[in-house]
Amino acid sequence: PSSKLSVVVTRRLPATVEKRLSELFDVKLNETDTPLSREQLTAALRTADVLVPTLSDTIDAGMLAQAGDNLRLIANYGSGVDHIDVATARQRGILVSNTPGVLADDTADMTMALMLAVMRRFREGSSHLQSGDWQGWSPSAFLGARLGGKRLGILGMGQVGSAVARRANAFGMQVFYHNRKRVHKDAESALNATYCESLDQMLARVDVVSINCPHTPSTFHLLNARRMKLMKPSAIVINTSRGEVVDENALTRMLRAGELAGAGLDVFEHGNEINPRLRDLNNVMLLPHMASATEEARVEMGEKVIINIKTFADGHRPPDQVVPSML
Ligand code: 8YV
Repeated sequence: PSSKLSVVVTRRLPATVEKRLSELFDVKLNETDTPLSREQLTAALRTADVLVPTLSDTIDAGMLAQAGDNLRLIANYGSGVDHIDVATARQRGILVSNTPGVLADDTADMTMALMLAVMRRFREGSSHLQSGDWQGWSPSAFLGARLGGKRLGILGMGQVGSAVARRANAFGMQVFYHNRKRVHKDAESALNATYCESLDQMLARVDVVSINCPHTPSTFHLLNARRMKLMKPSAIVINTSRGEVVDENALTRMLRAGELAGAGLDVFEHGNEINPRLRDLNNVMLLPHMASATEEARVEMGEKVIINIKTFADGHRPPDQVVPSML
């Protein structure tokens, strides 16, 4: 019966979620809310029936090799699963699930916020005011670029990309996208988005690039120096997906050289170690991975985790199972 499953949760989740989990399963929480060490995580994999990790937990092949026979499900709290070796888990008969959908709208909202922040120069305006230097309005001060009429190129038209497209339409932008597969023509026309078979061609024609694809071996450094050089010098890069999709050093160099106009980044190539040369720039808006950080999303992510575990406990496949072929 489901109440017997031993579930290890690696970070503190919303109280309502922890409560419900504890009613249903034999739950072990990490009371400290600092990420588990590799040793602690390996120990959890050895003892648990179900592990609920977050993106702070790297679960690689070496660790999965030490997992106990009990471990049958890794129910990730989050959508991206690039920190989990899904292929090895599958080989070992361990299912992996995630929490898609419930964070797409919040992430898309933040994508638009970053676009506006960079194009309308929030950072410069805000520091000017906060430093006490503001002398009053001037017709030529802090002129930015209008979002309406600009061309947006969405890299990855999944749930987040689609939510960005809907918002961009409302802002009067022209939407282009590149995806491994063209989306169904009905969806494409509902999103009012033009498919670009070639990423290079899309990059050359847009004013804003929004990264909305997952990080996989085939998307690592998809936005590399060569491709960023195809972009207009007036163009900006927005990334609310994973830092690894962009060559951060190349982006930093190009921003400093004026070969790109700005960047809005919620994620970084090396986690929380951010290149100081990027941090210093005025034409960037940097956020600490908070695009999905709403109270609502965190609760709904927890509800998805519960449904995935519960369905599995009842003898079925979790509704949000992730298999290697999806990645
Ligand atoms: C979550 C994210 O906060 O869902 C994702 O992929 O990047 C996040 O916004 C994170 O995954 C929690 O594990």
